[in-house]
Amino acid sequence: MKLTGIELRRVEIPLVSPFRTSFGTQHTRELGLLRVRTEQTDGYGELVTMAAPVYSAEYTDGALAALRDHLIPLLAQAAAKTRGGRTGLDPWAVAPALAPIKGHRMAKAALETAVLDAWLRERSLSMAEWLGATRDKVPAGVSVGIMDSVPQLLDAVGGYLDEGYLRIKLKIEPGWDVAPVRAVRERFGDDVLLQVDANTAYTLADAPLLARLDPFDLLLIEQPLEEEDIRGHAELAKRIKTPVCLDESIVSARAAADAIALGACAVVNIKPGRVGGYLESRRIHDVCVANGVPVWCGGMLETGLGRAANVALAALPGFTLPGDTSASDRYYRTDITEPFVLKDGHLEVPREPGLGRTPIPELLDAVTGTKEWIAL
Ligand code: NPG
Repeated sequence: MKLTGIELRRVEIPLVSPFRTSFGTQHTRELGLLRVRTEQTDGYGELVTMAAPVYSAEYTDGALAALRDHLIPLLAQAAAKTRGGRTGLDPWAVAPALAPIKGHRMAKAALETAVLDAWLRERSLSMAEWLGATRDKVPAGVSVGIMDSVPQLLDAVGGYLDEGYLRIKLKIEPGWDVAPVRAVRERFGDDVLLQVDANTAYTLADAPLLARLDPFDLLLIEQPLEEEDIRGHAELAKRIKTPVCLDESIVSARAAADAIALGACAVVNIKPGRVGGYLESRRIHDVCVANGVPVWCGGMLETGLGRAANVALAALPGFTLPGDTSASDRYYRTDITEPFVLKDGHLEVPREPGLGRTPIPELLDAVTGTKEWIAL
């Protein structure tokens, strides 16, 4: 496949309501969008960074600079090289070409995904087919932000359950943990699939407090401690009954294998942006399946583009828990693609060639802040 150029956009999309987590409140989603142009088609990749480096070290303006100044030049060099008498690129060549640059996994994921989208489109293959998806629809969970009051939270959760969401994830932080969980259980009963996400807000000294969540039969507690605290998670797992799930800590298949071997997690959240793309995501899936560890697909408030690829990933057999694969209208009044719609609590797995959704030019332009074209 021959690349002729890459377009980088910075987009800003208003959220339907503010989304508060232990690392801050978002009112708009400021992410990046890449388009690679090949001789035959276009391929798109979503850059899932946030405006500020508060979830991970990456952030949108930094990632766009890393792409422009370091990653795209390396990709261009690799594309120009002759291998086995042929020049050009395929999706497997992207990560090795970018390997000299440390970190920057979200930026790398965006580039690899755009190449993958183009490569799939040139072959009229869908992402789902190529990944080996075994389902036509995936169950949808919803992530519920920290609220100002418990009654406000109960209204929000009630609304999502009425819409048909099959699993509720509550964002927690010190001061907003046991009480909201208890209130949701009391109001909506024990049958609701319920889990919590701390986004690294606690320390091991909070183990007795976190053990107070034990009676509520949660599916899991996600990333209670710092990203690098694998031993702490292993120790915490011995002190609480709720299964520990890792998100921020799992940056690669190797990190997943290590965390599992050390007893630091019983469940893994896979986010393609966090781990450098869909090829690495599938490797993590395979490592987890081999170890009997359930996985689920996380979300980073993706537009329909990234959501399409996530839904295809979530249709692999090891994804045995509902993901943060909500409908488009959970976050956006107007998505930049054909929206994802909830049907009986599920999202349909796209079967079109490529990722499964394409940005609609007028909608994309309407949310684009800056754009630049890099000819290759
Ligand atoms: O449904 O897309 C979604 C959002 C799910 O809570 C969610 N994402 O910490 O997992 C997280 C959080 C997040 C959002 C993290 C944006 C980073 C960026």
